[in-house]
Amino acid sequence: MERPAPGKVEDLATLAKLDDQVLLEELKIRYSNHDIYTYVGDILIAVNPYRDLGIYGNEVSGKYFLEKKSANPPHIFAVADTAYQCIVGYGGRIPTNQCILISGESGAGKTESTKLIIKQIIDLCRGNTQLEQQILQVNPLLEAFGNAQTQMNDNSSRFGKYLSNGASCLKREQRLLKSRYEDLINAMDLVGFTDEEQNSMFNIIASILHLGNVTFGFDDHDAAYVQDENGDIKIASKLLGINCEELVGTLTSMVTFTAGEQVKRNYTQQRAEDARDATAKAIYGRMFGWIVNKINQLLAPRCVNLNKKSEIGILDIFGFEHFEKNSFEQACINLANEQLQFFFNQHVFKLEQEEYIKEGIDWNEIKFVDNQPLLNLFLNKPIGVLSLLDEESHFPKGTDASFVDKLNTHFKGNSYYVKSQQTKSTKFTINHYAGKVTYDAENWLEKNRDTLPHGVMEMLQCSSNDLVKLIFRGQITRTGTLALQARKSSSNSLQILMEKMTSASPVFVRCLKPNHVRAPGSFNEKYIKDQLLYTGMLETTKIRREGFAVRPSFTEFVDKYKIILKTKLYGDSLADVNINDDYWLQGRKQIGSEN
Ligand code: AOV
Ligand code: MG
Repeated sequence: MERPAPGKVEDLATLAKLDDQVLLEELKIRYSNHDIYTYVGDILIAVNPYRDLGIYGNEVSGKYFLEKKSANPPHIFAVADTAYQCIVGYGGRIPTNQCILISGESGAGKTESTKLIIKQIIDLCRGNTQLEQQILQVNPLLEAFGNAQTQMNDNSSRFGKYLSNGASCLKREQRLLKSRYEDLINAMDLVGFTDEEQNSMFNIIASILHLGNVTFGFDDHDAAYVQDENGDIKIASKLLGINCEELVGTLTSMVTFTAGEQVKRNYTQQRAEDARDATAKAIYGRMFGWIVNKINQLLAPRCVNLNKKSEIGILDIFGFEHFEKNSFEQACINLANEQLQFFFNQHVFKLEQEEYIKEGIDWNEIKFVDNQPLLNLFLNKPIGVLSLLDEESHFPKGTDASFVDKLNTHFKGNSYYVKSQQTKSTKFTINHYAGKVTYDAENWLEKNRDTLPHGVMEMLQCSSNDLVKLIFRGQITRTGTLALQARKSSSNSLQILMEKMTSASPVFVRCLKPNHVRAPGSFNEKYIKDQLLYTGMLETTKIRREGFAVRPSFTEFVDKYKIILKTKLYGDSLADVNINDDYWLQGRKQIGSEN
């Protein structure tokens, strides 16, 4: 076979010569040709172009309709098409659940890929126009409430995090904002939010912004007071449908009953600021949770018309983050990414090689970097980072510094943990699969406790705003902040998700970020190489090349090769026969004996 010219190879698993450099070269040349997509066997690599390449229009989309993967150049639409063919059992296949797992650093293009996959799947199951439109509108809607601008991505998935950078939006052109606002209203209408609900949602958002503007002073006794009692706090309380004095009281003091007597204890300024932030986060987190539930309710009953048994799951999470200052949120986000990397390893290396051994195939083991020790470092009980944090958060005298002291003691000698060089520092460094990250444990105990200030629940449950009342019904003391969601997803719900993913056939999309400056046309070799290394792409390519990435069905196999048989095996209308595994085995035996 002739070797294709560099940059013309669409599946890197077919390359004869292979090392880091070759991988990098191929991707670089392809990128400069605007070929941002490349296969490694069944895995799709996508390098963020940071510009509109005009490759997602109807004409292109149409080419990826119920096609063989090899019929077209690599594309995100092909991933959607293949998944769709699998769930509907196209071409005589047995319908199977699919899960598409999209990974990559923050800003690598996961959410964009997700949206394109959804768009293509919807195009593929055309018919229910209203449902199509509704599903397409879900993303902008969730993004409007769930994303924020960060240093790594202007449109970063946060899901539930309080938008502390909202203000920078004000600088953007008003026209753009107006049209975005109209899009959002349109999306909310289409998905099915009533005008009343929409109004309440905006009131709540506004109340959070006003609450964020509330400032405190302190008197001679160090007791906090609200600086402008007729300003933002008044507007916030009005929007939330609660009494202003009550809100002021809740943010600046705590009332307890001791021996039947009411005792009022004033907060310090710091404590009042914490109470304000925790209240805002709780309102935001609960509203976001309500929006997600509502969307699920509005869309769920009509989604079942596809195929009751099989489904396509698409996972888009917050990508790996490393800023100058990294806190609890980054630790949680990065831990969730470690878990996904672990799942990838399990699937691509461990299970695959076990399969070969089971089938009795002569096989040289391919090594990969197993990140299990890192997961243990975080998740082990009782001596893991999270358990120690929990312990310290419940310990009355615990501080951020005493927590880090414990980490330093327990993880001395652990190669994934590096103690700070400075004494009495609240910093420590973790060797993640995607690189070293230095965390600062300042405020971790408070963030981990994340309890609502005394009295906030009761106050909001009595709101005259129905939506506020509704979202504060129920007995949850913890707020729905990003940290907790990420943390939860990195332990139990991610566990459930992984079980679900294992029972479906996973498809991996690996998004790569070509540069740190979000610029089109710039391919930073070192940066891409780092990402290829830490995601284990070289090993992946090896296993896809030496392994058995192509597993055609018996029909496909016979269709292709029956021509070399001396005698007819089944006649010509083989495609009409409903082929199953028994046929495969039977066929294999027959072909064997023919030989
Ligand atoms: P992320 O989801 O991976 O980051 P996004 O999907 O939000 O990253 O992509 C970041 C930005 O890159 C987008 O806003 C686009 O400007 C650009 N981009 C990504 N993919 C494409 C594409 N295929 N074509 C053109 N531009 C693209 V995070 O959510 O921060 O982890 O948490
Ligand atoms: Mg995203």
